[in-house]
Amino acid sequence: MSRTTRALTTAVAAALALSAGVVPAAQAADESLTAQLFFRDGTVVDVFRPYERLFMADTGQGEELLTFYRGRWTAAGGAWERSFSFGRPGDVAVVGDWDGDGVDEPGVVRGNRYHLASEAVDGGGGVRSFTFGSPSMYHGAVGDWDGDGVDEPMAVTGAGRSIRFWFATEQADGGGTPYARDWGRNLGDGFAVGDVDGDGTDSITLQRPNLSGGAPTFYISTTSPRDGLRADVILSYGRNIDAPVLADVSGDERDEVGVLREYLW
Ligand SMILES: [Ca+2]
Ligand SMILES: [Ca+2]
Ligand SMILES: [Ca+2]
Ligand SMILES: [Ca+2]
Repeated sequence: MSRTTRALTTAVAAALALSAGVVPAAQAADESLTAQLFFRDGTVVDVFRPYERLFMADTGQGEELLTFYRGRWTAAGGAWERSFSFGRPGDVAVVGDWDGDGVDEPGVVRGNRYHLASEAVDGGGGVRSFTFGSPSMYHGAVGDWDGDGVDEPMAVTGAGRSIRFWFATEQADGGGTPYARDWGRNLGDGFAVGDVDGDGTDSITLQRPNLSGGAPTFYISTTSPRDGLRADVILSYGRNIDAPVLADVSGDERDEVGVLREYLW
């Protein structure tokens, strides 16, 4: 993703949260709200549509909310709302800057096969396809792991009590030799991808539920995963029902810590 764009790895966060015990859904005050994004800087983004995955992405019209639902994308937040089809129902959506031009493009993952669009949010142009990792791994998070402006895939598995993050080393084609880093707890931790310190390199932020009921703890690794994953910054934010989010909602090229709070009816 570009530095101003982070995928929301809600699928993994939800899966990991469920493995630690069912968490109650929140109730929204407004029935048309499906979710809200809350950021530590005070920014709140309301979501009014069904979605399987959502992203804050730099679509070329500024930072917008992108949602993916059954193969259909909707971009909202710019001058007007647009919808387009890219991918199929059942695909896992990803958003990233696949060509390094500073604008994000959509993509989908089917098993372990990535299909990445070459043009911005309309999904037009050529599509690049490749496989990365194995189908049994979690797919759906990408980041600029080497700071060259192009996003690379990541795949995730369990590794005993830890989470194993596999990072692709070459651009967005999944080529090169991946490397693995183990971090966090396989039961309960959610994660998000982002560049919290603004050095141009994405890394991993963990969100650990607070078993006493208080705010969860965020463990933020700031530098390239190649140098290892570690808690460079630790803070508390949100509620245990929330999924972690990193996005540059302030526009200063550093990602803010936030959460996705989903509402069920
Ligand atoms: Ca691009
Ligand atoms: Ca890169
Ligand atoms: Ca960074
Ligand atoms: Ca920011």
